[in-house]
Amino acid sequence: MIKRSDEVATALAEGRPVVALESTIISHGLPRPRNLKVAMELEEVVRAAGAVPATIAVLDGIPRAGLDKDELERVASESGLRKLGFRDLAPAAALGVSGATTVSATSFLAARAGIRVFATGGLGGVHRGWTSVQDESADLDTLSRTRITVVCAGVKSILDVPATLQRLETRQVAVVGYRTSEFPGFYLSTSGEPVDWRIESAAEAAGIMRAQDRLGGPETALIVANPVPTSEQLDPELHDRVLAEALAAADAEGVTGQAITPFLLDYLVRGTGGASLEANLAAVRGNVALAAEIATAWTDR
Ligand code: PSU
Ligand code: MN
Repeated sequence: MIKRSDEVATALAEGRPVVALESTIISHGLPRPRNLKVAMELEEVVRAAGAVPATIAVLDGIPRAGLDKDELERVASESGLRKLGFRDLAPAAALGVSGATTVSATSFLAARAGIRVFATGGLGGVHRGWTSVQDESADLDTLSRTRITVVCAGVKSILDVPATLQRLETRQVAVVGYRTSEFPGFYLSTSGEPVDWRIESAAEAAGIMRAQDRLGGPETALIVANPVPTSEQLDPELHDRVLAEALAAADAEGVTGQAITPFLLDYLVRGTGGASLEANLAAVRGNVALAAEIATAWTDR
């Protein structure tokens, strides 16, 4: 059901490190044409660290792990490409539809393909205003029942971060800070929220993954929260100001559901003169590099 590229299948069979990469960030999270360059660059970061990249997407109804250049190009530029969460996978497969996969769909497909480590930008979570409009990303549900390690720069700062952390606690998803005791703030190095566990190395992350497997119990994820370096973060004051504008604009325009995340991210890019894009990319690059290290520590057994 999942088509792995030859390179990914061989690496997994030989026990070599593989890193899953998400495609919604490429199709819906980043402006064109820069997004294709970024997609290729992220794969290069994985390779430079000695691991094999497996970008995940659904093309003509077929879920794929590991895309060639033409396939990556389709994800970056095909118009009308859908955004697929886990629940959209069966309809897309049955109806032969193409789409980019979110964290929930990517985590599921990666785990099914035998890939344990996955890198992205920021997770989805509980949206602000959830007391009146119920919007909680399906990312959280999938992570509560999928054995995957997700390296991210926290959750997107457009969300209600404390509420999201609370939900992760309720759903039993382990969260560790990589060289930090504070939960990162996606575009910002910190969200100001504490994180209960701190690790200093990729080897420690791999150790936690092994302990998860030995302990058994529900097949939950491990979130490794890796902050963007302070030198590359978005100016916090600019961030707060433009985010407030973005939230007000989404409200005024009645944007909801799947469209809200891309809308806010795009508003931030324009409202910060591209600075949020640079911070986003710095965060993703760092996450991809760390994921490759963790995948390597995981296979060094
Ligand atoms: N992080 C980014 N850019 C993105 C996303 C995350 O830096 O585009 C995407 C991910 O695919 C994530 C999704 O799973 O946004 C969450 O969307 P929603 O809130 O609709 O579940
Ligand atoms: Mn949503």
